[in-house]
Amino acid sequence: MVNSRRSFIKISALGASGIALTPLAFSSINEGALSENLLAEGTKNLKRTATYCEVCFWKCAAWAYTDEEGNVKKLVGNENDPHCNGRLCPRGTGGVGMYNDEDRLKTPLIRTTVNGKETFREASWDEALNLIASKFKAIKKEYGAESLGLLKHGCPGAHFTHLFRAFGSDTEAEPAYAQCRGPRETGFALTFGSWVGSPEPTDIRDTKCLVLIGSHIGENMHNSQIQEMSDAIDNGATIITVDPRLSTAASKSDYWLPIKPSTDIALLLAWMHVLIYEEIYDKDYVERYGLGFDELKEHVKDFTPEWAYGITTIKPDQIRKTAREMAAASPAVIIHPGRHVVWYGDDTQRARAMAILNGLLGSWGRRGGFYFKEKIKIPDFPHPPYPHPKWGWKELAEKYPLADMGITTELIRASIPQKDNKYPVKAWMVAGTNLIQSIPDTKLLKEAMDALEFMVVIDTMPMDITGYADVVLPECTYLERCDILRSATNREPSIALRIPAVKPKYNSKPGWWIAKEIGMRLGLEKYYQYDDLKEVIEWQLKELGTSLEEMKKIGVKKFPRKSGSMFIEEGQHHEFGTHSGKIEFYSAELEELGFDPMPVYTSHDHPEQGFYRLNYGRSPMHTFSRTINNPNLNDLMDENKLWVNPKVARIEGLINEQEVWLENQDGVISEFPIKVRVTERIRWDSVYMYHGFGQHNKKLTRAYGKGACDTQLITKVATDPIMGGSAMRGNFVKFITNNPHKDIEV
Ligand SMILES: Nc1nc2c(c(=O)[nH]1)N[C@H]1C(S)=C(S)[C@@H](COP(=O)(O)OP(=O)(O)OC[C@H]3O[C@@H](n4cnc5c(=O)[nH]c(N)nc54)[C@H](O)[C@@H]3O)O[C@H]1N2
Ligand SMILES: Nc1nc2c(c(=O)[nH]1)N[C@H]1C(S)=C(S)[C@@H](COP(=O)(O)OP(=O)(O)OC[C@H]3O[C@@H](n4cnc5c(=O)[nH]c(N)nc54)[C@H](O)[C@@H]3O)O[C@H]1N2
Ligand code: SF4
Ligand SMILES: [Mo]
Repeated sequence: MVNSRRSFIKISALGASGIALTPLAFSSINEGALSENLLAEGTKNLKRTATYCEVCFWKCAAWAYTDEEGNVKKLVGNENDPHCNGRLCPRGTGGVGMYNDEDRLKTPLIRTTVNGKETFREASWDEALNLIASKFKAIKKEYGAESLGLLKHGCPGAHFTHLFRAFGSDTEAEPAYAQCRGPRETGFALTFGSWVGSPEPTDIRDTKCLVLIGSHIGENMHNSQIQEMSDAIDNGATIITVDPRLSTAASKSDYWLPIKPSTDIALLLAWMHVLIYEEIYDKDYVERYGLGFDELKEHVKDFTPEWAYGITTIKPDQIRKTAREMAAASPAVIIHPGRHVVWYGDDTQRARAMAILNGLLGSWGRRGGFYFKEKIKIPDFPHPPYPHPKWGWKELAEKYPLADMGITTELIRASIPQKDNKYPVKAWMVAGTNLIQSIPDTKLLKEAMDALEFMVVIDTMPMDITGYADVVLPECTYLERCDILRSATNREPSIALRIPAVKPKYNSKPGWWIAKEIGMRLGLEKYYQYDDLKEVIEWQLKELGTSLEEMKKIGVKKFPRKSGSMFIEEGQHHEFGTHSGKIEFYSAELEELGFDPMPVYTSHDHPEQGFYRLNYGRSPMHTFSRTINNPNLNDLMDENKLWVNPKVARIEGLINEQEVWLENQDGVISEFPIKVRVTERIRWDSVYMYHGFGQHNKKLTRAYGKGACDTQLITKVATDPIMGGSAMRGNFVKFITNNPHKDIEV
């Protein structure tokens, strides 16, 4: 089925055959424990099943309580889980809404044309899977398996990665790298020889000073991280937040530095200057483990707080005071690496600056700073070795020498036919990622999808991305399925089990089953020597010295550390994972590749008269676009608002709750209006909105058209030259007060 125009299909065109939540509050997770205790009363006749949450990627282990009729009555955090300590966040508690959502994808769909109009028709699993297998075979025959690209996020990813590898492709990428945390991984790896990874190995519970740079823990609801931050605040830790917006974290801080957007590197350099020239850095640590300190000292000589003031608008005495606070807490201090760090294009260098500061403060490998993380390797269920693809994600990312994972935007570019394309991508499988909302530069994305010969989307919901598929496959939700064992890096290794708490609703199927069924049709039986994923898990658990029986009872199992102490002992020799074995203040590796060996401040564009910088971030009640239609969570927040400074509101004549449309610097106008929220919490040069809203598919009955979509307005993207990240914060918008779409039929 070659589509000359892959127009978006609103799935609605088809004929298709009570949880108590705590309010938005920093302490809501802690309060959650209380309500769970009260609810525990009612669990006597309920069955409990081990799972881990799929509402976000912290993957908290939980118990799903079900009644005899198979209704999910509630979800409770697993007490023994280091990711949640027995307490789910409000989103996790509302995860049951994913299962109950009546808008879910219900059966496989195949694109078809009726009376010249593209639409979907319902199909059996057999028909849909056979079609996919025949398309995959044909593409492999004509172009090679490498031409099949996998775009993924979350748990389904693992099953489809195995399928792709077995078939001969590692052409893969996920927005959780190049649109998320890529730069910090490269920046910290260059400095300390180790990725930050998820969960971040920050010893927040024992810190004396936590510095958050545009990392808004509190709205960014990563569970145990917030719990630890609450504890740190109770224990009197100093919190320093650098954010142009008074975030929830900023409101809990001792110091809020409302920085001029895009100038953070100047502040970081000035902090280095103060630490070094006031001689308050950790001298012994730097001497013992550091490399290139003298070069760094010379480099930051002129980067005084007075110099930074002119750039950042942060007063020199604030810069000095906060640097001294960090030094006083050293080494129990954390300059948090952040997570969504693709901002202005020099993001790896900003991450390097943050890593270097941690190095000067002696916090890597120290109590109250960063611990040495450990995880347990889950043994591979026996299968033949994977074939070696001729090219894959690495070749697609070859322009970016320090990319550690596939780059979505490169995979997307390679899908647009052009002369001399060495690595042509012809078909996509999209599993658990809503690219329409997560990839900036929608035009490029649509051009690529338009050119594809075939596209499959595996999702639980009729999200925007499904409308572009040739085949849509309904995966059942995490509560209805078995998945791979969760193994994550932590203070001590642990594993968590997910087995079905309830039967799949409608005609939906687990990801592992879908992958296996496609695999069997592709002749990959040898990679699927089992009938049920449970057999694989049983085998793995036995290898790990436990059993399915035991795991069903406990849900989470911890293992003793094997890699030694979590922290460097006083005066101990320690080899870092960098080329030199030292903490690299000066990076010869970057220099050899033609990049600045030490971070440099460069100026970025600022909004012109009448325009404001488009700032965006997490809603505490939602995860990206994936939860907006969730009945439980939509109840808590059903639209986003546009934060506007009172001064701006006055100049522009805007009032609270007024609906506006936004037009960006490239003339793109938001499809849906957004209501104004006048607040001092945002600087006068920016506006702010929560990400994930403004969805386009009418089949999402609660989410459709509610609020504005930030992604649509992010058409200008700066690419990080070191690792290929898509920087999204250089877009500017102006207000439109009269409906610009009035005369257009939607
Ligand atoms: N404009 C803008 N873009 C961004 C960001 C931003 O803040 N603004 N943030 C960036 C960041 S930090 C990240 S990590 C990425 C995230 O980007 P995505 O991974 O694309 O994020 P989600 O919106 O969670 O999309 C997940 C998709 O998976 C589906 N899904 C949920 N559960 C399941 C399941 O169990 N099985 C299957 N098969 N599908 C499921 C959902 O319905 C949804 O369609 O986006 C990045 N892009
Ligand atoms: N509730 C909830 N929690 C989540 C998620 C979710 O979807 N929902 N997603 C998770 C994921 S995958 C990620 S990556 C993280 C992301 O969480 P964070 O890494 O905390 O990132 P953002 O949500 O993008 O928030 C960015 C903050 O940066 C500020 N900012 C904007 N421009 C600048 C600037 O120039 N300088 C400085 N210093 N600050 C600036 C914004 O005002 C905002 O407060 O959240 C995770 N946690
Ligand atoms: S932080 Fe919340 S949404 Fe994320 S996995 Fe944990 S409980 Fe689920
Ligand atoms: Mo992310």
